[in-house]
Amino acid sequence: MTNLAICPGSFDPVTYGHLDIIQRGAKVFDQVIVAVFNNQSKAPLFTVEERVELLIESTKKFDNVFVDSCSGLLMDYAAEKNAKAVLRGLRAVSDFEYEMQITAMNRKLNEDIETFFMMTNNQYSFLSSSTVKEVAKYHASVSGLVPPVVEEALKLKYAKNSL
Ligand code: COD
Repeated sequence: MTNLAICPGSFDPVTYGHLDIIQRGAKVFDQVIVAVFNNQSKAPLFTVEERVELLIESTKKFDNVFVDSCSGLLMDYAAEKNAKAVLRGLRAVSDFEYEMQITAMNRKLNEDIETFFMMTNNQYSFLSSSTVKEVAKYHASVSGLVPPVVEEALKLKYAKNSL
């Protein structure tokens, strides 16, 4: 049986923090599907299609990582893919309460699918898509925080969108 994990998120856009979790997860699980959801509580900058494209480009060197998009419930998606694991990253204590809530809800929805957490690499512990967008919006450099393809996409987005 393939040991498959779903790594869900908004990825708006993907950062090196996300990629660190994806890369380390890909060493533990046979396959990782990075699943792009529209998180209803966040207004996205990039469309789901754009986020998927950026993730495909950023993960192409990992041959057991696949990228998909989905709507609806994460647990329904994981069951449909026959995955037994969900992989999430944890940064500071501030992530913990949110993760506890969604993990408890997900377990109620399907107790056969376990959520695994990986602590972020120290160098990415304060990195988030939101802070990257904030900095990029004012045309400051986000080099070293996101892959070059994402840097370019942010430049284009904020060149088109007026502040
Ligand atoms: N270092 C390490 N990990 C990081 C970093 C970093 N610097 N930045 C983010 N991460 C981790 C996050 O902790 C998360 O595990 C993952 O990367 C993705 O992060 P985000 O911010 O892109 O994703 P979220 O938190 O917006 O994703 C929320 C979901 C889309 C998973 C959630 O809304 C969801 O499950 N939606 C589907 C509907 C559903 O099933 N709801 C029921 C549960 S209530």
